[in-house]
Amino acid sequence: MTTVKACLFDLDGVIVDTAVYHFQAWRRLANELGFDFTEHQNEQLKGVSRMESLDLILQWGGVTLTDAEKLDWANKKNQWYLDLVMQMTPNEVLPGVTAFLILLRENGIKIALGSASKNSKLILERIQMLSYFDAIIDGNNINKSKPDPQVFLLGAEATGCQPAECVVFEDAVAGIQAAKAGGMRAIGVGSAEVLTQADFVISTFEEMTLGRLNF
Ligand code: B16
Ligand code: MG
Repeated sequence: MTTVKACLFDLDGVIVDTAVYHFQAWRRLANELGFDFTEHQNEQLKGVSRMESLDLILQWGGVTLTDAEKLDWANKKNQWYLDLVMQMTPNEVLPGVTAFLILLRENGIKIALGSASKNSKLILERIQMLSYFDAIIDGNNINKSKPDPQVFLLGAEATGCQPAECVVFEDAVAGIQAAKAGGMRAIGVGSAEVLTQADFVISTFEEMTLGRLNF
């Protein structure tokens, strides 16, 4: 087994739980358009890009908009979302994440972000995690969504590592599929019943050790 030289992290659901803020902002959009959707439906939006999320939500509400109107609503949603993001604090970093990133740094393992979000740098700044990352690949750098491996292949390249030397941490099924499609190992963060294609699944980073990385 090739030694791991880089760890690639998804953002929402792995480093921090911004899904609750996305839900609030998308729900406001739906309500203003005259319908509602559930937290259960919101699960389907995890890891999905902004415009693809909007298309799904409009489909749920049976609402048709022009491309210009869609862009306008997506911008409104993003502003509402950012209002919530601006109130985030470092206390919101998920359990065990900071200690694990420090451990990786101490052992010379590269750290990269691989997120669909166009707001990732702002979020990392708010939670004071920006300095841990050697590379950030996010919604601003990609034109193909997970399960396409693009975001992680660019992450591997940015750290100067081969895909086989990388481990991806992901909370979304499409993210695990993206890692696998890119020839990388994939550790799920969340439920083993959902993330069935992951090599293994952790509930939180408190379960991670260096030994578990080189499996
Ligand atoms: P933005 P991830 C994803 O983040 C979120 O899970 C998803 O709900 C969101 O729509 C997407 O980012 C785009 O975010 O509107 O900020 O560009 O899980 O890929 O880190
Ligand atoms: Mg995610």
